[in-house]
Amino acid sequence: MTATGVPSATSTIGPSVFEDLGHAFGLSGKVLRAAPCGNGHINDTFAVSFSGNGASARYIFQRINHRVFREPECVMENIDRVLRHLYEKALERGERAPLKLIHTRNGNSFHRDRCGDYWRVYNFIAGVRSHDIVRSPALAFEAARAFGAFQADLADLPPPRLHETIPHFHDTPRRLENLERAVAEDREGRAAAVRPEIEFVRVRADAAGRLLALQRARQLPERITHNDTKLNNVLISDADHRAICVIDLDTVMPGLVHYDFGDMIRTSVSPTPEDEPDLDRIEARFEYFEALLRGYLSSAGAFLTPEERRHLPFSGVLITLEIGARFLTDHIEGDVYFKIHRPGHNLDRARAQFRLVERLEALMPRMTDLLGEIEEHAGEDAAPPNHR
Ligand code: ADP
Ligand code: GN1
Ligand code: MG
Repeated sequence: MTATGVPSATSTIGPSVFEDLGHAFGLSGKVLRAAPCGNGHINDTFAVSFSGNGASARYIFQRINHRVFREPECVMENIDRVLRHLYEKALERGERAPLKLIHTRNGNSFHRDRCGDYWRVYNFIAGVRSHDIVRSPALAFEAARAFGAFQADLADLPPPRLHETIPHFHDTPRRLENLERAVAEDREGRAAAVRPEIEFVRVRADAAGRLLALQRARQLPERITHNDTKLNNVLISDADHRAICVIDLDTVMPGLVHYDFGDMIRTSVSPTPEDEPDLDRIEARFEYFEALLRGYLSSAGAFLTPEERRHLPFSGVLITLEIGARFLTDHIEGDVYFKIHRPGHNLDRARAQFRLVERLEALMPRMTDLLGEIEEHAGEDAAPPNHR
């Protein structure tokens, strides 16, 4: 179900639609199979196989949600620049960048169809999967290492500054204002039933502005960040469980490193899915935080300032609170932003985030102590042997 006004990823898209789209991207042949792919809340993703000249080739087709990304041209300009830069970086290391955009016959990075929808195509990376639940610290280490390497590679992207594809995306105080506006308007009459959740956010309003205040005071630098580092946005090799590449690049733009590290914490430390309805199952597992921290520092540690490192443990609380507030806002507004799959889905998601915030708050002293220990031993190998 989607409430965004953009058609959802359904089986109603027949092979001939992908054949027409494929033609625009210079892909000839018949479509053998086209299947919806992944659990994203915003765009529609399909794995599409084409046959031709006795061989078959697979691609990822994505329809960009242009209600959410108001300027898809800017999104694609960013992604094109970022992938070209990552390609150069890989080449310098004697490696091959795994992810490539397929351009249209006209050389564009996207195609606009007759309905006005925007499509892009990537090469299909085989032998990998994305994990919605992180089942081992080694996997958390590896994914965090990949996201850190992604930030490190983009640190020297030449100007101009990337477009802000969604302005104020991680402005948590503004997200809280949006929640207050939704509560005041209460168009669906849902606010009264979620008073405890609204209060949960209100009492944490001071924490919401902490990092932005430090950025304004020039104590935290702007970086190029991914901004949607759900652990399922890194592809992991089936063969050796190494991270192969970071995907879902629509929100790559200027930001604080904490937005990325915080979302890694949010999506890895609990053994439960993001929408877990049984709140008693939600945990903040310290060993997963440790693996994330060590993995992230192994690739990003060299460019982070001491002040940036100092706030890494808090980033999980911040981003989990922020996303929880966004889910709650969407529930109150009538599920107009995130795709939902059942009534009350956004409320379940919000409640799960808030329980995780509590668990992370309780873990703050241990997380901070660990960071202190690692800082003391800086310069020694960042990864314990069992994480290699
Ligand atoms: P969404 O915005 O819907 O989350 P993603 O870009 O994360 O979109 O892609 C959704 C899913 O599609 C991923 O979780 C992954 O399983 C699969 N996927 C995306 N890109 C590729 C690719 N280039 N090769 C193989 N699988 C991919
Ligand atoms: C959305 O598209 P997807 O599912 O990777 C959202 C993120 C949220 C996430 C919560 C553009 O990401 O900000 O953290 O859902 N993306 C956008 O699961 O709003
Ligand atoms: Mg994704």
